[in-house]
Amino acid sequence: MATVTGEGTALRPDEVEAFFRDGYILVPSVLSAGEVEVYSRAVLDMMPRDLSVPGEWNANAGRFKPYRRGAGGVLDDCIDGPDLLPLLCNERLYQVAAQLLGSPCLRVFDGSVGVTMRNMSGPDHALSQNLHIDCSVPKDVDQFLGTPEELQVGGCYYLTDVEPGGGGIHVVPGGHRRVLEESASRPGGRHLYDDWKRLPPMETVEVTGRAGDFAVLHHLMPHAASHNRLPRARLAYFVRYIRCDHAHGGDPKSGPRRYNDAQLAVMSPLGRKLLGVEPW
Ligand SMILES: O=C(O)CCC(=O)C(=O)O
Ligand SMILES: [Fe+2]
Repeated sequence: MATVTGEGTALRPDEVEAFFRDGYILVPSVLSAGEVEVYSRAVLDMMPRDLSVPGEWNANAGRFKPYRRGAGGVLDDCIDGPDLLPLLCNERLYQVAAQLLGSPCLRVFDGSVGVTMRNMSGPDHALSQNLHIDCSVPKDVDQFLGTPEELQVGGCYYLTDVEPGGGGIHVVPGGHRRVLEESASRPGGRHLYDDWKRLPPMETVEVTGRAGDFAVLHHLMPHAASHNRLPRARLAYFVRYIRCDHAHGGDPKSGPRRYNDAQLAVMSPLGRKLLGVEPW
């Protein structure tokens, strides 16, 4: 797996090549140790002290998706608080995304949290989700275009060290190319495997990393969460980028939203553009 080196710089040509060849790269140290401390605490503070899990939370195989309010909505985790919002406005991650997407004019979205606690059930290396893709291509589109305007790049910050077996996201090296090829070989290829939400088993690798790293995935990359076999909970925060001139008119989740004063106060000028508060 290629890792990205060079503090404060975007990717080298070979790193960009690795992303398009393998479908993913790990960008190390996007966050400082101090930032990791602040954001990991903010995530832990979302977990109820009495460990009662709200009904609207996603809770599967030791993996929890906490929401402060509502269920399933983008940015729900920070609707009434600004704690995690700066993670959507990170300058370095934006530079990486802009280089991969080939445009400086981007939208950012997602902003959800994943907490994976130790879970010893199932066979070794068990995935805790179906292999799937999370693409910004509407379901009424019958074929992927495979163009930069259709691309979405995104993935997760690790807010804890993720060692082997520690609940790292699993990916299929080169799998994004296999998805595109198989889809293109059949009419209505975008709809295969339940719109690519239930892929057949494929050989995967676990993306391990350190707290503060970001795993960037191509949007056609088959991936899945995995069981965490280790004592330390895996804390992750998900971020995705698309171009403003997105081939399908954007992702419904990337549209401009209303933000409260506390949220607006923590948005950098870059963040205001990425989040659609101000035009590019
Ligand atoms: O938590 C993970 O490692 C991956 C989660 C994921 O892919 C999803 O929820 O769509
Ligand atoms: Fe996913």
